[in-house]
Amino acid sequence: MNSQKPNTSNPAVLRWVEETAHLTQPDQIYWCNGSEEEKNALTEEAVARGVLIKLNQEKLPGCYYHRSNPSDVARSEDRTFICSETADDAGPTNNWMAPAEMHTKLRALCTGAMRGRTLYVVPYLMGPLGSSLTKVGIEITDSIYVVLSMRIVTRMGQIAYEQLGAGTNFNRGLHCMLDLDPQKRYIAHFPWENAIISTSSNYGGNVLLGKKCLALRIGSALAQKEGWLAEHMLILRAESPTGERTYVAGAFPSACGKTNFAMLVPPPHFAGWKIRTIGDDIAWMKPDADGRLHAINPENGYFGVAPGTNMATNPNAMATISHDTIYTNVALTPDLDVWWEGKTKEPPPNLTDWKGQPWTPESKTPAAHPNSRFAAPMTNNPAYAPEANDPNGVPISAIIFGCRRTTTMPLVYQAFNWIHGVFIGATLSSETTAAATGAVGQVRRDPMAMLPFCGYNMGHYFRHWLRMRKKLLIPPRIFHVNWFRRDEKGKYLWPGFGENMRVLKWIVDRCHGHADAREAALGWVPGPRDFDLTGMENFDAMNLAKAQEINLEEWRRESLANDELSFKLHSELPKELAYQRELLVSRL
Ligand code: OXD
Ligand code: MN
Repeated sequence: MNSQKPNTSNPAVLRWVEETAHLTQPDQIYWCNGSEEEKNALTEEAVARGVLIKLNQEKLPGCYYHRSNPSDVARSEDRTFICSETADDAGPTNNWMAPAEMHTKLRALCTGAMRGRTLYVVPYLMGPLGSSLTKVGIEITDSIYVVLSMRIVTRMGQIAYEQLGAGTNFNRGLHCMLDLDPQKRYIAHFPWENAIISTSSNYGGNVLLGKKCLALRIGSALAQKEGWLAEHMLILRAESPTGERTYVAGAFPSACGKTNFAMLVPPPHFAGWKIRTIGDDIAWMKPDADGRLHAINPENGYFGVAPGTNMATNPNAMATISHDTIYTNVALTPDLDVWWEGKTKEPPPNLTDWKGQPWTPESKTPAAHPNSRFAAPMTNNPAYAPEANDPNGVPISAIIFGCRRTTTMPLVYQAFNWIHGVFIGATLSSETTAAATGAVGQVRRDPMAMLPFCGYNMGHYFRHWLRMRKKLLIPPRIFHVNWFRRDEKGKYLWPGFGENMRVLKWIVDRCHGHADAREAALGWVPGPRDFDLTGMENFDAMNLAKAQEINLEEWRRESLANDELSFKLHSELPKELAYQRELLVSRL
């Protein structure tokens, strides 16, 4: 076996790499340092091996393209396991397997799995250097695509050894690509060991182990033990024309517009308002000495959904992904530019689709996979907020729970208080999207947008949220939004995108006591004078009333649908949530 020299002297790291190499038997070991030279050399190698295609460098400087196996294009929730000591620790919303049983299974799959291949050691940080929230991870992988993507979406390289020092506290992540057979696919989490093993996939959400696996599943379990929150939330800064800054976190299920909201460009009527992005997918939040909840974004880049992104829906994302980006499963133009559904009104006449087949507008299948992605550094974003690098994080004034629902859910309402807000988050429901394998468009209960990501018993997670209130002098206000409601003819009741600034403005104003509200059955809602409609085309107070309608019949059905999850969790469901359910029903 060829082995490049290790670039750390940390004995725990050296031992773990040695043990893993002994198991997987690679031809060589490559110790990543995160440098520019390393990136260039690995990129060249990936292109030479056909893992990446070099895109048109005049149009897309520094951009590359990857096509994944058609059976491996989204997160595999049915193959994702929480291997805690007991099934009860994982809870009824997770797949569970006893740690010893999973280790035996995976040991067999990983034995000799890297023969003829290179084992890459990828040290990375989740969070800014020096933050008390930041965690060190080391991912061992045999995928050069993973190495190059981790370099974008995390703080990868020597910086991680700097934070780790001589410590032993790092997440051990092992990724073996195997042959991508879905039957051999496991995304296994061992919260008690701070370890992850992922096999037979090369799709980002399953294999960029810092993101969903460490920052959310293992992260949430650590957060419960250590007294903080690991959440599936964007973080943005809303800055008023007078310079008042308000930090807002928002939990939305996968592929429901977190990236768009985090990069929002206000419509002309809101001249002087600035929205800046701290994060687009994950927030780690901790009560600070000032009595407020402070948030960091553990990531360093965006792994976003390409379809639907265009100059109107998200110009900041378009600028972000115009250079130094890795695209996966989008379509290609003859001159090696990228395209996806919704990028332009008219599709180009000739494309190569995500499977590598010729495609024309007459083709019956989409040119880009609906879950095609980009991985781009967050500093590419014209709306990047430099506080994303602040080890102290930003103080959160508002938490938004958002969903994708065609019916029932109004545009916006505010919780009466923290406990009611936790109830609203705990009963979040949304239509499934292409971000996970399985049927799309089915309403499912997705508490706090964490159904696929909570690394322990969901009932305990709710209790953890409720207890957080006691650690906060100034708890964030909690809101619920739905940009996706439609009328009987299927037409959206709210234009969305930049116009979401109007909803955000009401939320920000509520946080500062600048906007009034009416008490409704669900919570506080804006009255007609509290919600700024100035400058909207074809949208008046009547349209707003329709988007805000609370249909009592639909809500009675909704409460029954929520009971399904409550029954599942019932032995661990905090009583506060049962009381909130009763209060809601009595208000309907
Ligand atoms: C993501 C997801 O990739 O939620 O962010 O699936
Ligand atoms: Mn996500």
